[in-house]
Amino acid sequence: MSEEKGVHELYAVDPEKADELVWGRKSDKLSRRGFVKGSGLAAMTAVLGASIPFAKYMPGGLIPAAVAQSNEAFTIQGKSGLTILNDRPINAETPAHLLDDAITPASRMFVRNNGIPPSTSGIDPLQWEIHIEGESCERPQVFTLGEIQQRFKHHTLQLQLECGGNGRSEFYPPAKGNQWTTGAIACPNWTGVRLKDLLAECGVADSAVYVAYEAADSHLSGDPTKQPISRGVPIHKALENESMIVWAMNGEPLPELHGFPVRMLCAGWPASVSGKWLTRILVRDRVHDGAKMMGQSYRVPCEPVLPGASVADEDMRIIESMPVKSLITFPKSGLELSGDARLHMRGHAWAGDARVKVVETSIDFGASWQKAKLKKPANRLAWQHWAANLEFPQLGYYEVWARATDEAGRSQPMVLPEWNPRGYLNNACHRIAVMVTA
Ligand SMILES: Nc1nc2c(c(=O)[nH]1)N[C@H]1C(S)=C(S)[C@@H](COP(=O)(O)O)O[C@H]1N2
Ligand SMILES: [Mo]
Repeated sequence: MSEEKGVHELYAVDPEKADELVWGRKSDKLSRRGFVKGSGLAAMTAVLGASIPFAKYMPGGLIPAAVAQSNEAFTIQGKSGLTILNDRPINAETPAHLLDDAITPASRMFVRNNGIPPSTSGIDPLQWEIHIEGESCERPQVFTLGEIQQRFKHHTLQLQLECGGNGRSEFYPPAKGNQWTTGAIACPNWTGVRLKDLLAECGVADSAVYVAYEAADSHLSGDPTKQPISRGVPIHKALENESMIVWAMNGEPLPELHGFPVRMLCAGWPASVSGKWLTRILVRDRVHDGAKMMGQSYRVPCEPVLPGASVADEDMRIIESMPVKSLITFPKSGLELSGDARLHMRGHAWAGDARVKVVETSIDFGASWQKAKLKKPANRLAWQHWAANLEFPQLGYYEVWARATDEAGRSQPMVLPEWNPRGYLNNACHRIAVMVTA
């Protein structure tokens, strides 16, 4: 069911970017003609299965004919098996069965870009500047990432990041935006410093209400006065122990697509508050009014509305904690069990700012539920692993459903939660198909 974009489509839109993604090669800005070299050449050689004697004349932006003539699907460098929803900006999600790892590897982490990422390859990450300022910042300062790494205590935490629009594709009437199914969730390890340590150094005035980010990516229109996204969180969320600015993911520098060299991370909330390519932190004396904070973005109706209704901006509220949710990561949907009607299954569950209290599974469309084994999170705001052993009473087609409940007693809806204009917060039960045969 993967809808990967053909290599042609990508090149048609942005040949330079395509080159970078497909081959990891960079066009030479000075001569305005890129040539294949270095790691790009190595990648290309590996794919073609032969050396390229005249590589030094091979122009950037050219699809090697050997690849162009095959129906080879386009894949994003450093990723494997992701479903591409969009190529400009790049957006890709991870099929549920590829999220089986306890700690999400970079190769399996979804990508959500609202604009065009900055070109950061070859920069010195230690010299990257982060400005801390805003109406309620008492001592505005500029730090390099190197200074931040030297001066503040490092922390490593496993933290979940889920796009507010994850699950959007199931809403009806449909909502505009990336048609995420279940794969815009990840839970890697992150290393960085606490936002509260940084902010303490710069002085947070009593008037502080919100902490927001600005970033180095550019608006899709190319207009330099516009930002693709600049969001934030209330001061209480920014000052939590788990709110960080991070430069490493699973012990490696952040991948470019995930915000290299540094990003913000406020887990458990829509991932749009976790700004990539961080350049500025604003301590605001009001609710932040940056790009995608206002209007209908990342907002849901204050009161339930009929599907398809239009809702005035003033009747919408900003999404805060994400709702309770779970995923079946093993087995992959469509499994055929033959000769043995038993199944071991597993997955993860998470609940925004809250803890998951119980995960249950059902093989009878929710008529009855069995409790699964549930582990504690590695730390606050990390997803929790669950596992269950199921037995099917007779041959036939089954659906296995999983449902999590948080410590406040809130659980996942079986079919769909409340409809909302932009299709956020779909935490419906995940289900997989299992066929039991003789
Ligand atoms: N600078 C910047 N930060 C950003 C975005 C962006 O487009 N630009 N997208 C946001 C959204 S909507 C999501 S869901 C997450 C996705 O993070 P990822 O691409 O590392 O998975 O980044 C957030 N941070
Ligand atoms: Mo998002």
